[in-house]
Amino acid sequence: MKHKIVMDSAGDLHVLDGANFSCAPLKVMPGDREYVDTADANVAEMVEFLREYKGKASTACPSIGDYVEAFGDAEEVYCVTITSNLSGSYNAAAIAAETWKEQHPQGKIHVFDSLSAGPEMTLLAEKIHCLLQEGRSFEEVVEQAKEYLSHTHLLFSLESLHNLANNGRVPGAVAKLAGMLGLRLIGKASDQGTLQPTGKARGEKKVVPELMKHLESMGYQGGRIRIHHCFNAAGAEDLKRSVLEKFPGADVVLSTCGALCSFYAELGGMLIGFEG
Ligand code: X90
Repeated sequence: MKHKIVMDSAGDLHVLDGANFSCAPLKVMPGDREYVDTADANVAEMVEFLREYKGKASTACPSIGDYVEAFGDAEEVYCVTITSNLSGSYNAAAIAAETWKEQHPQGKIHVFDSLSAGPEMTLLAEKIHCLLQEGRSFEEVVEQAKEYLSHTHLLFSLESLHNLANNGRVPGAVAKLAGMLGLRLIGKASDQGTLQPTGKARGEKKVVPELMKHLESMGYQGGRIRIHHCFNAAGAEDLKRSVLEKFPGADVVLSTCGALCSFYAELGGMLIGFEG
């Protein structure tokens, strides 16, 4: 086994067609329940449970051991994590990479801090796979994937910031917006990999036009775009339609959030990763 791509479950991907791919799951823990973010996690049941649940809920990133195991015995490993500014996942993967190198002195490994989440991570994993299929060397893949990441972005629409705020993942001023009923917060991943509010949409109908405005101001011109949603297929389809109206050649793929992204993006949330 020559190459392996490993990504944590914040990338919402369990299989990458044609690639030797492994997902390192994060966990969502409301009270004494535990949802491990694997392909068979019951995300619908979790979201339903969280609607009524008023107690404490936390999340946990993969352990160093989880990562070492996921890296396995490949000759070259490419690992993609959620932003190091909101999770310990990158840190765990970076330490695991050191351990793995001691066990595999001939092996090559690189851990990418996506400074993002969800669909922007997916785009990066797809790019790495594409570069590998082109027969690029380890060094070329790392360099070109980094370059690619500097031109992709993450935009999102959130109906609630409750879980982000309660887990200290957003600054106090942003957390205050969490209680604003009927308001969707539109935001982006900042260059530092933090959540940066950029606008608001009052009511369902305003969301897609607001997202379109942001997409274009962030440089989207009809390239690859991945829309991940938390039980909001209608919103995602609407956005897809608008994107295709404006950019008929766009490569748009819709997908659903896994457990981790569903917990933080919450019901109705949409995450959009795209090429700028
Ligand atoms: O280590 C852990 O316990 C995981 C913590 C993850 C916290 C953030 C998850 C964000 C998921 C929600 C909206 C997008 C914000 C992206 C900002 C970079 C998606």
